[in-house]
Amino acid sequence: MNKIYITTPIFYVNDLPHIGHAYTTIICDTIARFNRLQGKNVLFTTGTDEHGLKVEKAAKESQKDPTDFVDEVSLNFKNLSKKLEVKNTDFIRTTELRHKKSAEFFWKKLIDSNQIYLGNYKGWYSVKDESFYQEKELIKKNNLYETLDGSPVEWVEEKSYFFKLSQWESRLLEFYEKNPDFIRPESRMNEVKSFVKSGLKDLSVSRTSFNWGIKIPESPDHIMYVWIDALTNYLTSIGYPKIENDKMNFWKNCIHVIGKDILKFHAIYWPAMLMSINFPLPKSIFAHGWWTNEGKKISKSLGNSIDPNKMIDEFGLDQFKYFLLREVPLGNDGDFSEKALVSRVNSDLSNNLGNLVQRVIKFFDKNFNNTVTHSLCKEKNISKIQKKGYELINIVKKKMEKFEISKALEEIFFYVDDLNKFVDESQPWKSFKTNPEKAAKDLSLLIECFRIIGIILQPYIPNAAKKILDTLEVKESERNFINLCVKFSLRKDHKLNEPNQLFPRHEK
Ligand code: ME8
Repeated sequence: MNKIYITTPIFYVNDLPHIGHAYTTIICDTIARFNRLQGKNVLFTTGTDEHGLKVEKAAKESQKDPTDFVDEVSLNFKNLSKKLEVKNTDFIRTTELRHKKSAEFFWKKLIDSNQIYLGNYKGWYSVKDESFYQEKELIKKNNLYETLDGSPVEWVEEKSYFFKLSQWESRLLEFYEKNPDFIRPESRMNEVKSFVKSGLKDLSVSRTSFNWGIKIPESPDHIMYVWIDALTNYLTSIGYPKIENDKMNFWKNCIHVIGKDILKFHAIYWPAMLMSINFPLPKSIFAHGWWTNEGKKISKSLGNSIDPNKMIDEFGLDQFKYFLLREVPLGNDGDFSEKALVSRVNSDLSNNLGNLVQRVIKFFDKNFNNTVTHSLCKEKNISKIQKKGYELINIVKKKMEKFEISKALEEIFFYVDDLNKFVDESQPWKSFKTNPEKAAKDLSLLIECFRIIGIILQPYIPNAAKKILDTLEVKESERNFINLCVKFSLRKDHKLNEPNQLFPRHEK
């Protein structure tokens, strides 16, 4: 399918963005870029979740009117996207009129499908998670109940509308069986299945004890449960309720990338609601793992949040992104430390990649006037290392299809290792004195391999990749994956630009 739609969760505007928000956004941006380079049409949305008790409380604590408060905090998230240089096609805010209309329509559909009834909610609620909990999901500490993740819960008794979630157990399980890739990684699918098998209760979907949210059209004393409001954002962004055919094709190939904390909402509530209004389901949900800070959970109370803006200013955007994408297999938890970042960046980016490219091009510049001396475009005669370079994209594609971003990067850097080995063995600086023809050929070959590396690295470290491709004077129109073949190889007399330093070493 030529169309693909990628979404981040929309983030609560109760606090400043931190590394976790940056992480999900970077993953989505990388997947979006990767798909664009394959010639696909990509929609990529991110945004902010601005209603609910948690946000209302945060506004009160700041002594601000909620409307002003959400405008201010949402801007921090928008600015983070800018700082991360992500190429999102939409930034959605749930306080926008287009979203209000969409959420109201979605609600009406649930009513029309006879999925909603009025009742009384009596039970536990966590404002931190904006989630209802059954007692069996909680633990008791110092005589107080809390969630397994340590979120406090409060007892709530109020009039509420309910969604008939309990009716969807068997249809959800059937759907998961038929679509084993719907929830990834596999371990998360198993987790969801056992949650559903343990029994679903009807879901309270409106609140009456506060005001900050979308009012239920027919009962304005009820505020739509923030998760119904929030999940609908994925549809708002593609024009719901008036989705054009073209946009529907994006929807059918939609990937929700989320953190493992919000799996239940996306993998159980959302599909059940979509099924109940007879709306197609997204293609898949990928739940990634959790970052801790030097072994500790990142939390407001510990004050140990990691500011992505600061990390980017200190270490560089590509470096920060590379670390997050490479350090931890997608799906696993990761522990952030500046020491680990510096060591990863110095060894992979500065030493292995940066030094290699700079060393070779500098030498080439000095001795060959930065002009390719050999065309390496005869399919039959191309060397093993050049062939391996063209084949690399197929290996990387397979990893990316399975969301193995870290492994994809590992494969690319195995190839960088191969190039370093080639330099060590061929020693062009030495052979230049005894056999300049061979040195020139080896260097031309290396430069063609840098073209390959530059193109393949674009989704992950776009700025460094651009620097490589600019130095090699590769045409803008020839930087796609389709150009990773001998037909587009650099030819004799192609002139390069002056080399630029790619990655300074960090001494911290
Ligand atoms: O849950 N490690 O918003 P939220 C990795 N508004 N990822 C992390 C993280 C960490 N330590 N902390 C946060 C919400 N994240 C709802 C979503 S969607 C319809 C509504 C990331 O601001 C991760 O993607 O609490 C997680 O799922 C998300 O931020 C939660 O953001």
